Amino acid sequence: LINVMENDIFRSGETTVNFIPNNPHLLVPKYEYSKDRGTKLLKYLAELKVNGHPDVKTYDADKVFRKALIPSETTTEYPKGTKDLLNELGRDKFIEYIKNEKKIFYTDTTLRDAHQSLFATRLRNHDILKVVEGMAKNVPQLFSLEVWGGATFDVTMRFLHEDPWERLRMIRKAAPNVLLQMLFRGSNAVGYAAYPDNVLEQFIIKSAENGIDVFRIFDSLNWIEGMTHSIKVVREKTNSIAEACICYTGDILNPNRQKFNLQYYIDLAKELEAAGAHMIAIKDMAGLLKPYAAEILIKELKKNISIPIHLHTHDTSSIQSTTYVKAIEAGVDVVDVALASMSGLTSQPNFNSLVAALQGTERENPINLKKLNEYSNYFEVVREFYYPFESELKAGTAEVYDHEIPGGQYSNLLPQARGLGLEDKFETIKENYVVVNELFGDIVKVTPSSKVVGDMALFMTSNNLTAQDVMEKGDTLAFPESVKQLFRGDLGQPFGGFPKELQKMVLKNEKPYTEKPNTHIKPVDFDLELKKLHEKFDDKLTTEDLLSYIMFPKVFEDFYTFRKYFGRVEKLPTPSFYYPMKPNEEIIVNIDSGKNILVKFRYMGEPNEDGFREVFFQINGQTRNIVVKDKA
Ligand code: 3PY
Ligand code: ZN
Repeated sequence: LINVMENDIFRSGETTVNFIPNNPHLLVPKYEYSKDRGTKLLKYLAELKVNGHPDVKTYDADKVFRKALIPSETTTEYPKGTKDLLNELGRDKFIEYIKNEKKIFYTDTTLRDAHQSLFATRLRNHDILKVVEGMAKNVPQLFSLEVWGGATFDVTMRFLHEDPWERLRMIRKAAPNVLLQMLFRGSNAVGYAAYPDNVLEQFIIKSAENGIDVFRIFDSLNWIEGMTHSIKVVREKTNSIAEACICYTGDILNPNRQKFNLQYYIDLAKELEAAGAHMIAIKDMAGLLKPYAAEILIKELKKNISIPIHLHTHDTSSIQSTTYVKAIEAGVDVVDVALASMSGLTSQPNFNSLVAALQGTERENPINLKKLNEYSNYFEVVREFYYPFESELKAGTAEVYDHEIPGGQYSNLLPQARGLGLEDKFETIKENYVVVNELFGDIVKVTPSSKVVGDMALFMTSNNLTAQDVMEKGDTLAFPESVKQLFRGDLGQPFGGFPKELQKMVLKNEKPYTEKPNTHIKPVDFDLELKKLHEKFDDKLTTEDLLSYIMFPKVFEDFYTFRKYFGRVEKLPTPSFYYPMKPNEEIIVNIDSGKNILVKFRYMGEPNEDGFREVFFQINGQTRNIVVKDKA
C-alpha cells in the first residue's frame, strides 16, 4: 500500500499542485519505512540532493557558511533569575517586585517574534538549543525569553518538521531560571480560528505544564471578550502570569485619527486590569507608537492602572529605540528587544545597543554586554543559513505610518503577492491595504484580522477594484472567505462595530452575530478524541499532540507521517536541512545524546529509465546508497 492513499488530505481532494512535491515520503510503499534513525536521515539528505528543498526554490550552490561560535558559559550553576523569583515570591509579590524595581527589564524575542518577523519563522531547534542554556546563565537579568506561540507553533510542524511541544520542553530544561513567555491569540490560541473554551483551557494548562510562565494574550480586534476567558484560565488553572494586550493602532497624537485615542487605550487597559490581568502589554505590532506618543501613553497608563506595563514594538520605521527611551523615561517596566543581529526593521529594537545606551543612567540593568554581543555574533552567522527567507526590506520606512502593516505580515506580503503574480503591484497592494482598512471602518490589524485586510487588498489589486467599485458592485462580488468570516463575527467584534452597508454586501443573505465566536462550536470531548487519535496514529500520542491535531489537523498528520519516514530531521545542521550536500562534504549528526554519526556525501547517479537515481553516502565510513525518484 502506498502511503498517500492513507493520507486524509490527499483523499479529501483538497490538495494543491505542491502537495506531492512537498510530501515525497507519501509516495513510498509502506514497508519501506525504515526503523533505523541514520537511514531515515539519509533518505532526507538523498531526497534533498535529488529534488531540492520544496521551500527553497533558488539558492547559491557555492555559498560557504561560516561556523557559528557558541559563547562560553561564565558559570556552571544557573544564577537566580525571574523564574526563581516567581516561584519564591508567588505571583502577586513578584508582580509588585517588577513594578517597584528601578531598573528596566528586558524580554528577548530572538527565539520567537524576531525570526518570525525577519525570516518567516524558520529558526530551527538545532540553532536555538545551542545557546539557550548559555543565555540563561550569562544573561539571567532578563524578565523573560519569548520563545513560543504566535506563528511558531504551526510553522515548526509545517515547515521544520519539528514538534512545538518538544521545542518548549527542551528550552525549559535549558533555561530553568528565567521566565519563558509565549504569544497567545486570545480565542484563537495559536491558530487562526476560534476554538471552544475547553480547548483554550487545555491548551493553556498544557502550555504552562510544559514550561510557559507568561501568557501574552491578545485579541485581533482588541475585543475584551476575546481575552477574558484566557485571562481567567491562566489565573485560576496555572501559576503563570496573564499578560493582556492593548494592540496599538493609529496615532494618539494625530487629531485626524481619533478613533483610537488616548482615552480608548486607557479604558481598555483598565478593563483588562479589572478582568484579572497581572500585567498589561502594549502590543505595537506594526511599530506605530511614536516616541512622544509613547511618553504620554505610558504616563497616563501608569496613572490609571496599578499593574506593570510591558512594551512591544517592531522597528519597521527604524525609530523605535527612541520610543523605548521615551517609554523608559516615562516609567515603562519591561521592553521587548532582540539580539543585535536579529533586531531592527520588521523585528524588535536592538537589545545590545539599548543596554549600552542606558549604561550609567538610573534605569540601567547591569547586563553583561560583552556576552550579549557574543550571542549576537552567533546569530549573525546562524541567520545567514536562512537567507532565502529574508524579506527584501533594506532600510526603515516611514510608509509604515500610512499602511500600518504589522512587522510579521510585512515580510510575508511580498512573497504572497509574488505567488499571485502581483509582485509588480506591491505599491498598489500597500495602498489598497489602507483603502481596505478605511472600508472596514478602521480596525485593529494583527493576526488574524491583519490577514483579512491583506486578503482583501490582494483581492482588490488582482481584480483592479477601487473602494468605489467595491461599494457599487459589492452585491455581486465574491468576497474572499476570510472577509466573510470577519464580517460574520468569527473574529469577534471591532470597536465601533462593522460598517453596516459593506457588511450586508459581504454576507449577502447570511446573518452576522455578536456573541463570542466559540459559543457556536461544541466543546471537545478530550477522552474520546484522544482515543480516536490513538486509533488513527498510535497510542503513544499525548494530549499535547491532540491539541496540535485539533488546531492543525492536516499539518499534524503530515508532520507525523513525515517524521515516520524521514525521522528527526531537526538533528541535521541547518545548511544540510535546506541545501543539498556538496561532493565529499561531511557532517556530524548527533542523533541521540552521546550518539553521533558521520555522514559524507559521495555522489549521485544518473536517473534510470523510470527516473530513479541512486545517491551514495558514507555513514560512519560505510557506503550506503539510497534510491530517490527524480521529479525534474
Ligand atoms: C502573531 O500572532 O503571530 C503575531 O506575531 C502577531 O503580532
Ligand atoms: Zn510582534
